[in-house]
Amino acid sequence: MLLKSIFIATTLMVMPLAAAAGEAKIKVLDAYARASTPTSKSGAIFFEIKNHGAADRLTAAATTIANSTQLHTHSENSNGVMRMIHVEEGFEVPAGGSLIFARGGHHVMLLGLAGSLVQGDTVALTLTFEMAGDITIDVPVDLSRKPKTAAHGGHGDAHLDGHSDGHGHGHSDDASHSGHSDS
Ligand SMILES: [Cu+2]
Repeated sequence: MLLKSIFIATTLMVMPLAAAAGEAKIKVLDAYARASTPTSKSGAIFFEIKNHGAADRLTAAATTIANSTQLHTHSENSNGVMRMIHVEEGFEVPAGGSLIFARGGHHVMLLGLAGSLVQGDTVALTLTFEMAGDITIDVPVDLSRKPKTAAHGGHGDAHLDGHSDGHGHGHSDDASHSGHSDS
């Protein structure tokens, strides 16, 4: 229920606002990468995109540490079960607005990790924007990072961790994702 509210709020946020003149000025803030367990073959990266320029669109994400790096979101089906969705068209980043990638919501999915995500290491993440082009940032691995609790008071922590662990197992050797390996 709460997660659904977050999803709807996020969906509303990605609707373009009035386009501002000038070139896109994209900043990626507060990024971190994590996996559910030290042996996970999948992981995820979270961050906040601030757009001080005109409306833009995040169209792709890339790393060198995973077989496949995808833009994902979560959506709740009619039975109230949260599922991950590969969003191939990417995400709108509204002019003068922000787009939040957080646990239980949008995330950069790392499928088929070459090795473990080690606390203190960094992951080079390249985000491709329609207007701003490629932006590469160093993302610290933070396995102990807790989800932000502003919207759901901390009750979602165990649930979200359990969920991401579950999808990790489901995804890591999922043949349906192998077609994206080279993209
Ligand atoms: Cu995912």
